[in-house]
Amino acid sequence: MRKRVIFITGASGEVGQALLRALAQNPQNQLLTMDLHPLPPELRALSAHVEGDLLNMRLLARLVSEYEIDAIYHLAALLSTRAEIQPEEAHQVNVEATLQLLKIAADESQWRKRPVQFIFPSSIAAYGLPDRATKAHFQRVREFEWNQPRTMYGCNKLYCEQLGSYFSRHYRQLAVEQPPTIDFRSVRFPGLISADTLPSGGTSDYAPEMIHAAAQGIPYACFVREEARIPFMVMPDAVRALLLLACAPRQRLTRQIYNVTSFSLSAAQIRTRVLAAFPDADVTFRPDVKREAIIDSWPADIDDSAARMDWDWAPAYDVDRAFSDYLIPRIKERYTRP
Ligand code: AKB
Repeated sequence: MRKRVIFITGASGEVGQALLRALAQNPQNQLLTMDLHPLPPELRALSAHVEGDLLNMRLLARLVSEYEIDAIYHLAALLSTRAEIQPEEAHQVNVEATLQLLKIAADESQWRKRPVQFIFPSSIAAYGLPDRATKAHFQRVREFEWNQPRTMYGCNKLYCEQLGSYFSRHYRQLAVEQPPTIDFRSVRFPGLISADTLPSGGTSDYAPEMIHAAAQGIPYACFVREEARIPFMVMPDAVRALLLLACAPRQRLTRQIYNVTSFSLSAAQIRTRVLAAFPDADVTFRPDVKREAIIDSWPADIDDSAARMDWDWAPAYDVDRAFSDYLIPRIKERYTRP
């Protein structure tokens, strides 16, 4: 008998760690996690963890022979800056591994005669505004607008959204027998900020880096100019969004890809909030024109009204609460803990 599990890829990453903690709170959830890296020691008791590469087909086949997969949270990815440095590797991890997992989900769905749920975090990187004037004009972008990404990561995310929809609707559409279907659902996240972990390889990283550096008394040179603006969300809301979407009744969903967001801030506004909490912080601006151009191609804000309507999405942390109740106290505590 195979053991029934929820499978989380990229579990040692920022979203992965937070999601693992949240899913483990329900003792009925049996969790299987996978990452290239080990889990941090405090999370190791929460799941059966496999350290390995998602591109290793033999390893995936072994997992499928041991575990019956109820749902997949596919979080593993190379983020936008790293993907520009290693575009081919990004394509392998972000696209080819996703394709393999979609196929596993489809095979499992066929075998079980009911759809395996596939939850896929996408990103504002799926958007691409051509220039600053257009960005200033189209302030809150809807899911179907400006889907012309300028990064490898954005292209990968946009394509995998499409692949997921294809697998849930048309995969093996010419086959004689009933085609397997999966239950594919995706959120487009804004920049995410966690109090507990630091991102690596992203382009929205300047926001969390600025706050964490200030809390440690380390000078920080922000790599985008003061006016650069994108939407953000704190990690507890990101996890809530994934779990709310996973729980939503399927008949209420009018689409498969949903924007979710909380607040939109310029880099200067983040600095102001950081200085209010850490008056001695040394935050300067030294734009890197190439990374800044990526930020300029992402919308200043996104319209998440479809998620609000269909599955009652609303962030628990607006900008004030995000800083006063979550980021500042938790990050202060993190760096003063013995
Ligand atoms: C990145 O900066 O690449 C990510 C994202 C916005 O998806 N944080």
